[in-house]
Parts: sequence; structure tokens; C-alpha cells
Amino acid sequence: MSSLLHYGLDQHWLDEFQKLSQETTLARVVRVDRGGFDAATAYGIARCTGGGTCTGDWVALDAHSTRLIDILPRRTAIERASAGSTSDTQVLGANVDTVVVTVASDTTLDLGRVERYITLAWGSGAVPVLAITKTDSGSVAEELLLAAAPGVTVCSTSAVSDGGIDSLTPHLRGTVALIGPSGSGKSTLGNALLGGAVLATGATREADSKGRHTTVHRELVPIPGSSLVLLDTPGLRSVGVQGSEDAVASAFSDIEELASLCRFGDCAHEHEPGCAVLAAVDAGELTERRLGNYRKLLRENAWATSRHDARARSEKLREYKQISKSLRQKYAVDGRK
Ligand SMILES: Nc1nc2c(ncn2[C@@H]2O[C@H](COP(=O)(O)OP(=O)(O)OP(=O)(O)O)[C@@H](O)[C@H]2O)c(=O)[nH]1
Ligand SMILES: [Mg+2]
Ligand SMILES: [Zn+2]
Repeated sequence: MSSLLHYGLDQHWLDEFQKLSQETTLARVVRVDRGGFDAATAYGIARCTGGGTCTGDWVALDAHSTRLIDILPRRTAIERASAGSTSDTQVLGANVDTVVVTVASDTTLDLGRVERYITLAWGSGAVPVLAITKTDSGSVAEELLLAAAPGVTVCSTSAVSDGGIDSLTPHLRGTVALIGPSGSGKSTLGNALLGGAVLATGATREADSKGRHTTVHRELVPIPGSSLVLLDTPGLRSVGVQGSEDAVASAFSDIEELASLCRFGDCAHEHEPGCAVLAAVDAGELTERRLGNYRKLLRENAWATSRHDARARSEKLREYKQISKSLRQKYAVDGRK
């Protein structure tokens, strides 16, 4: 099991694994693609078949380490609403302990997007950290980020300067996922943590400083000489939040706190008298922008939830139809006897 320690093995996973049949092999998924997945076992990386896993999952493989038998219950999961009309979610990483959200200092700061990533991070159950990247080639107003992510540690980093990541490393624990827009320096930061050019990085487009989507796979890599495991992810084109009002509440804890001071318990913070949220906006302590984004994310969340419920209902309906059909057939057959 020794090599699995580099992949974050702890007593919890050993206990979970013990509950399964003894014929299986414990492993951690390091990469998923169309054909199957790669998993780290005590004997090295194995190529496996079987669906439904995502990078970071702890799994039980068959005795030959070629086939998925079971996925151990996830401790945390970074989930986003999938693009398109389905109500599915996409798991960006499982069993993550720290989520580092990267914000590049060489591009225009988009606070709304930062708030989305932070909401996604809180929703995972892991601890979010904000890393300002590329501080050698630009600057970001740190106080704006602190206001956009209350309760989240904000670190300034540079992957090219000596000691450029020293402020970040003390805040990392366990499996560390890097999430953020394409070109924001996730893989470069990952390489700085790994102490070598392990992950592919790419130049941003000169014209608009947009990324090129260099990283295409979610990949799990142990950080040598530490107990940390790195999970690099591709930049997302859209960040849909869903499934957790709690995540929005955590990401906007300042507004939630203000709301608890409103005169009416069901205050909608629109025009009610004694509204502490609107008072904070008037006093310049809370921006209209942030309040607007809070509302937007809550709406999005509610919509995603109802969409999910609607799908569950139609599945239930299909099930009933199936049952009544088989009952009709049964009785038709019985009747003929
Ligand atoms: N000067 C400077 N450039 C950096 C730093 N970090 C990243 N870059 C550059 O920014 C560009 C994008 O970096 P990547 O690490 O590939 O970005 P990414 O977030 O992994 O992008 P995707 O994989 O597309 O999601 C590359 O040209 C890097 O060299 C930094 O600290 N300083
Ligand atoms: Mg990358
Ligand atoms: Zn109010």
C-alpha cells in the first residue's frame, strides 16, 4: 500500500475498502478518458475499464487491476451544472480537500466569475483558497477579492519568481484541485508546486489574453516530498452552479449575515423597511453588483433544482407506465387462461 500513500491514502479509505469483498484491489483514479481510466494501485498505474468514475475517486478493482468493481463513497466532489439542456451535473474532481481558485493578475478582473468559482468550491465540501497568479506581470486589487470571497484565504503567487508560491503552500492540505479560467496559470502553478515541468502549459493569445485550453484532461499527480496530491483541471468555458443553496450561502456569507439583521424574517431585500442588506448597499459596504450576482446564483440554483425535480418526475411517470403496462399484460394473460 506504500505507493498509495503518495496518492492520499488514509485510514478512512482503508476502512471503506475493508467493508468490501477481499478479492478486490484498492486504487485511486488518476485520469479518465473515453476508453476507461488510469488508476494508481500499490503496484503502479493500471489501465482499467468501467464507467462512472471521475479523477480522484477511490475505487475497488478486480484482482487483475483491469476492471472497475466499485466506487467508494465520495467524501467531497466538485460538481458543476453541465452545459446544455440536460439536468446532469459534471464532477470535476472527487475527494478533494483544498480547492485553489486561480485569478490571473494579467487579465481584467471579473469578480462575478470569481464568485462563481468560489461557490463551486464551497459546494464541493473542500476548503477554498484564492490564488492570485502571475503577480510578476500584473496586479489585482486584493481587497476586491477579499470582499468577493469572505472567509477565503487570498494568496499572491508568481510561478516564475523565487519564493513566488511560499504564501500559498501553508494553506494546502491533502488533495489539492486547481480550478479557474483557461490561461490563468493553473498548470504553471501546479508545476511550481511539483518542482518541475510535469504538466503542459500554454501561451495565452496575445490579442485578448484568453487561454487556449492547453490542459484537456483532469489529472492527479502526487507532489514529491509532501503528503499533497495535485489535481490539475482544464479551464471551464462556463461555470454553472447547481444543487446547493448552501454553497451560495457560504460564498455570500456577508449577505446572509446582513439578511439575519433585516426587520422581517422573510425580507426579499427589495424595498422592505428595516432591510439591513439594502442599508449596507446604501452605506457603500456592499456593491449592487455583488448583491445582483448573489440573486442570480440563487435563481440559477433554484432553476437547476426544479429542472432536476422535473426530470425525476418524468422518470417516475415512465416507471409507473411500465408497471401498469406489465400489470395489464399480466392480467390479459391471466384472463386468457
Ligand atoms: N509571467 C508569468 N507567466 C505565467 C505565470 N503563470 C503562468 N504564466 C503563463 O500563463 C500562460 C498560461 O498558463 P497555464 O499554466 O498554461 O494556464 P492554465 O490555467 O493551466 O490554462 P488551461 O490549461 O488552458 O486551463 C502560460 O504562457 C504561462 O507561461 C506566472 O506566474 N508568471
Ligand atoms: Mg492547464
Ligand atoms: Zn432585507
